[in-house]
Amino acid sequence: MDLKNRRIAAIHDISGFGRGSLTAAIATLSAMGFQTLPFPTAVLSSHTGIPGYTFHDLTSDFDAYIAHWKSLNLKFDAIYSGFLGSVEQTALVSRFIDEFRDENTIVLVDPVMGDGGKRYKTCSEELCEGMKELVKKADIITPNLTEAGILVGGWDLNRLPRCERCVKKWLLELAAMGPSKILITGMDLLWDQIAVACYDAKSETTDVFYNDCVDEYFPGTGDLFASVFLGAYLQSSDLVQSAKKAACFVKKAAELTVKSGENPIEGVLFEKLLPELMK
Ligand code: PXL
Repeated sequence: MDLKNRRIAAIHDISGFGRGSLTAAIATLSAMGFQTLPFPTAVLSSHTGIPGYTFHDLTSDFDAYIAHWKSLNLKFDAIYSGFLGSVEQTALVSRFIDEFRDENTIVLVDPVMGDGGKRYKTCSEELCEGMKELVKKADIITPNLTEAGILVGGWDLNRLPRCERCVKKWLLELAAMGPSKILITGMDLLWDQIAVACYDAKSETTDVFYNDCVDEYFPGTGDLFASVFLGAYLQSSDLVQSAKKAACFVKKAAELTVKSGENPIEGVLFEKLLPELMK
């Protein structure tokens, strides 16, 4: 067993009901052997898809949180950001990256803004603009199709492209913004399949792979995908294999959820599959 402690700073919200964000990141990345340090951006009683959720924005805590971690001289193998509570947080996460990144740190920005052609309720246009700035600092980004459309800009989100050729063009446009590795997730290019597109700017290679799709909408699967991907990538440095491992894990959890008869609003039932991540 490799006893080296590898740390990940996980900058996401924590939502009480409905799996996703920090609850998914801490569970999966811990199972994969990484010490996962939560840096909460907001506390919600549930994800924003459930009416009546409470929302406590933690922007005013950021400076002191960063200063304390700095005083502890913490080093990270990865900095991983997701859902942000306000536009100000995009600049603060950018500062976090400047303060803590060293030559070995991998910066993954999951630009959480929306899904299914819609922005999330807490995601303003200003927050999208801030996210466009933040992705410039990332080594890897993992937008879904809607978020990729927002980042590229100029698209009606209800009429996003549904062909591999367009998506490949987007991968190049996103790489031109700064990140050297791009994964576009959750692409419904074929009616019964869900695709992930991977681009590595260093080798200029593009891969698109397909999985059978589970005919149900589950919140939080993007967070689960990005978390498992990051763990696998830190273990192997293999972009495409890590994306395949993450997509396969999410698919299995979605199938299990359907089989269990649980309400999809709670996200996918991944806890029982965590032992697979420990192998
Ligand atoms: O899965 C993305 C996400 C993260 N955090 C919160 C959300 C969502 C999507 O709905 O509401 C609070």
